[in-house]
Amino acid sequence: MSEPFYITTAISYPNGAPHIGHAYEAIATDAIARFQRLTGRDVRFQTGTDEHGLKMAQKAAEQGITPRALADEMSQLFRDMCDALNVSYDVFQRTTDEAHHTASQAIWKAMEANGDLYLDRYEGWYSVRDEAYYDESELIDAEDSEGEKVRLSPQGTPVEWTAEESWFFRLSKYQQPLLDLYRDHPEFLQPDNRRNEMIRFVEGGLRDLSISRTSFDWGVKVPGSDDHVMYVWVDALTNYLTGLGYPKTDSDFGRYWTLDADILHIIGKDIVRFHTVYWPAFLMSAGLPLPKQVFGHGFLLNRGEKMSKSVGNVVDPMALAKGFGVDQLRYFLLADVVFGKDGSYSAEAIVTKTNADLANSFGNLAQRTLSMIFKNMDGRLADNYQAEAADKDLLDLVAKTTREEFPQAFNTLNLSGAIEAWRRAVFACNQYVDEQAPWALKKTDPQRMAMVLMTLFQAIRDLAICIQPIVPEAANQLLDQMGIDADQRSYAELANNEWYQQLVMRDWALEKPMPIFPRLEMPEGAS
Ligand code: ME8
Repeated sequence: MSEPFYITTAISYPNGAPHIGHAYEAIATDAIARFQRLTGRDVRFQTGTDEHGLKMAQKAAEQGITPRALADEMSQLFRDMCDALNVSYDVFQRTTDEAHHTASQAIWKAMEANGDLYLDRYEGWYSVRDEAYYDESELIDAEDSEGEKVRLSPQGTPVEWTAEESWFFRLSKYQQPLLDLYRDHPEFLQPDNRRNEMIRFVEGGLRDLSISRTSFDWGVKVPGSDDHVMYVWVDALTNYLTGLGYPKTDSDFGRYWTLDADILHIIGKDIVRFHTVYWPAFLMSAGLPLPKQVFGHGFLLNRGEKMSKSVGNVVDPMALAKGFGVDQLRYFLLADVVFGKDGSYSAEAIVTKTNADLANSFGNLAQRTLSMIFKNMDGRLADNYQAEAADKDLLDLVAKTTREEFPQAFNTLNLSGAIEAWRRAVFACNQYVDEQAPWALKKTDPQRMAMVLMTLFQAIRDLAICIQPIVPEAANQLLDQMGIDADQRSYAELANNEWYQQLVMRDWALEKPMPIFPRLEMPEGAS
C-alpha cells in the first residue's frame, strides 16, 4: 500500500464570503495534494470552515440571524469556491458537526488527564477579529479615524478588555519542549524566517493560555463545565483530527496521524503562532503525534495594497476565475507569487502572465504541433521514430525538467521554482520548433518533418503530465486529445516509453486539435 500523506488548509471563518486569500491557500494546497497523488502517495486532503467563536456570534447578531444560520449559508460558499477552483479535497470539515464536538471534547479530556488544565480567572486583552489573546506588551498605540488614542493588536485589530472565569492550559510548561522541537526539527516550521520569529517569541516566555469562555455560548461545551465553551482556537485546531475520525483509532486517524506519517498544514503567516506554539503544545499534552510540517505562506495584496472592505478592493475569486479561467488563475497565483512570500495581483498581471506563459508559449506549442500532425500526417504517429542529436537533446532536457527539477522544487514547496523549470523547458521546445522549422521540411524532407513532430509530441506529453497539479483541467484536456490514457498520467509514467508504441499499434489518430489556452483580452479600463 502506498505511503500516507495528510495535507490540510486552515479552516476559514465563514463570517463573510471567501476572498482571494482563501482561494490562494486552497489552490496552493490543492497543487501539493495533486502533486503527491501523481507521485503515488496515498493522499488525504482536508479543508473546511471554522464556525465558532465571538467573531461569528457578533456577525450573526449584526445580521439578526443565528450563528448557525450564518455558518450554514457562508460555509456553503467556501465549499462552492473549492469546487469551482478544482480543489480536490477529500473532506470538507465543518466545526459545527457533531463529530467535531466529540473530537474536541476528547482532546480536552486528554489534556486534562495529563494535568495541564486548571480553572482560574482571566483578565487581559482580546481581539475578536483575530480571536486571539494578547499580552499588554504586544499592543501598539494608534489613533482611530476621529483622532482618539486606541490600542491595537500587533495585527492592527481592535482589542477589548476581558475579565472572566476561565480554564487555563499550562502552556508555560511547554516552552522548552517547543524550543527543542524547533531546534531538532527545523522542517517543522517553514519558511525559515517564520521559524526564527517563533523562536524569538517562545524564548520571550510563554504564559498559560486561557482556553474557555463564559460570556457567550457559541462554541463547543467544556466537558464537566457546562457554562464554559472552549476558546475557538482549541476546537478549530482539533478539526485536523476530527476529519480523520479521532478519537477512534480504528479509523483514518490511525492511518494518517501517526508518528512517522507525513502531515502537512498549509496556513497563512498571520496564524503561525496558533499552529506552531499552541497546536504542538496541545498535541504533546494529549500524547498525540505532531505534524511533520507547518508551512506559513504569504499574503496576497491587491496591487500591492492590503485587502480591506473599507478600501473596497476585496476581490471575489469566483469573478476572477470566471473572467480569466480557473487554470489561468491557478497558474498565475502559483507561478507569480513565491510560496512563502507576499505577492501582488491585478487583472492586468493575470492577463499578461497567462498570455505569455500559457497561451503564447505552451498553448501555442501544443496547438502548432498537433495541427501539423493532424494536417500533414493524418493525425498519426510515425512508427519508425529515429531521433537525431537535436531531438535527443530536447527530450533529455524535458526529461531532466519533468523528472528531476520540477519534483525536486515541488518537494521543498518551491512551487514557483518548479513552474519556472517547466516554463524553461517549454521555451526550449519553442526554440527547437523555430530551429527545425518543420513547416519548411514538409516539402524538402517530409521524413525529417515527421521526426521533428514526433519529438515534439513526446515532449508535450511529458510537459502536460508534469504540469497537471497547476492546471489540471487544461493538462487533462490536452492529454485526452493526445490519446494518453487516464491511468497513464502519473509521474512514474514519465519514465515509461511504451505508450508511444502502444498508440502506434492501436493505429490511434488525432482528431482536429482544440486550443487549450485561449488568449485573454486585457480587461476594460486597464492600461
Ligand atoms: O484564520 N492572502 O481563518 P481566516 C493570503 N479560522 N492568505 C490569506 C489572506 C490573504 N490576504 N487572508 C487570509 C482563520 N488568509 C482561522 C483559521 S485553522 C485551525 C483556523 C489565510 O478565514 C489565513 O492566513 O481568517 C488563513 O490561513 C486562511 O486564509 C483562513 O483565514
